[in-house]
Amino acid sequence: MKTVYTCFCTDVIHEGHLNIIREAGKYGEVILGVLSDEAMIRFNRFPTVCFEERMKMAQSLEGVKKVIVQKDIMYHQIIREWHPDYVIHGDNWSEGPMKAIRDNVAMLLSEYGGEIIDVPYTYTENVKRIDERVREKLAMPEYRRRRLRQLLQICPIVKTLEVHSGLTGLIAEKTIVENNGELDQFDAMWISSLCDSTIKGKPDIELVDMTSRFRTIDDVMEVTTKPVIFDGDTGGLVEHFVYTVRSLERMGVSAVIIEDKTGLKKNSLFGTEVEQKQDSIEHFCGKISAGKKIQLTDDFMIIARIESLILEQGMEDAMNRARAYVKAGADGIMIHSRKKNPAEIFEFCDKFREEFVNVPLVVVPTSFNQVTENELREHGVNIVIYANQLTRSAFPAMERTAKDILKFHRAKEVEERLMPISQILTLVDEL
Ligand code: SPV
Ligand code: MG
Repeated sequence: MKTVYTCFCTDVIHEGHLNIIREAGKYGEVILGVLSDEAMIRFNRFPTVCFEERMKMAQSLEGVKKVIVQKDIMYHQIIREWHPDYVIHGDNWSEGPMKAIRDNVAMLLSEYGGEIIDVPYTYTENVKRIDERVREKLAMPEYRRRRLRQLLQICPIVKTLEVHSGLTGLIAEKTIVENNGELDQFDAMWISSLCDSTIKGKPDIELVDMTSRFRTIDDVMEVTTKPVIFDGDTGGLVEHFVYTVRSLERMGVSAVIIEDKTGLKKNSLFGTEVEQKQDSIEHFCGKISAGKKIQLTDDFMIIARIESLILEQGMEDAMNRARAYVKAGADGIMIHSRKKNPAEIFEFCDKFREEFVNVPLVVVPTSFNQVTENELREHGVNIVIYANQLTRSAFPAMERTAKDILKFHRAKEVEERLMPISQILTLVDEL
């Protein structure tokens, strides 16, 4: 008896999946793989049904001989272990980033004469509706809010991209790359105070008020499903911060990061070149615990950001603050540095991890941008935030276009580096 392998990466079994099982059954005994959560989130959306449930769903299907776990997006381990005669899949993997998966399977099967069967992908109204429902569910506050905690459980490092609008939100939501046979995408979004202010032509001094910052969150959330980490600056007055926490929580934001500065806040990357004052440990702890006390769900996280290295107060001060903030209830620590060399960040991370095995650690590698996600992971970092790169890449491109139009007194010369009109018209889907 020949064997046919297919892998499901789905929350809901619909007619398209049943069709694949039916087709597979014509060629031999069907082995069904269920993709692990870890693999699923690298190229698909976050699962709305837990892995155990997805296994049960697969096991209940008629026409399936055996259900196994597929741990990686690529099929090496599965094909080497099970040697299926056929691998069957919807033909939607013939193009786009998923083509890398098909190529991988073709290469593995060619080693022993196995074959791929491509089945026309089922695009019925019902399948589309199910897809939309799952996306809607992922975008709802109660599901989105808890997703950062879920990601911390399953991701080696949560990759977070700065967004400040619907459009940048869509970039964080939809960008998937294939690189060296691996697929990858961002896990979460950062609403930066620097970029949210800059995009409005305002300085990053807590001038853009919360109502406006919330408006940005709403713009992003309306068109995305990924979790949001909000840059809460200093958190403001304790009496105001508690309201901010409630609002963010209600909107479905997963975490707020507040920094231990007081008075007129300036961007940390100025360091000691401008006057900046660090808050007292006692006062900042009071702010953290007031926030923790007021929140309604267990999902929301308040992450305390330590500015001791930015303000050249030393490692010991940074560690003392970390101990105090965790004790006050902080759900995570962000350590920041403006040094080009990551040595002090690594030193802090190592020291912190010695004392706190499980408290999430956040790093923003803007100045020390040579560090890789793997290196950060090795030093115990759980969340990496690319805090301003989208904004910084957009500005020079726009400025160059403006200058060239002025120079040439027409737009022809800039056209070739622009997105075609046909593409911008269809970039954003209509409902
Ligand atoms: C931001 O993105 O606004 C931040 C990070 O707070 S930094 O600009 O490095 O201070
Ligand atoms: Mg900021």
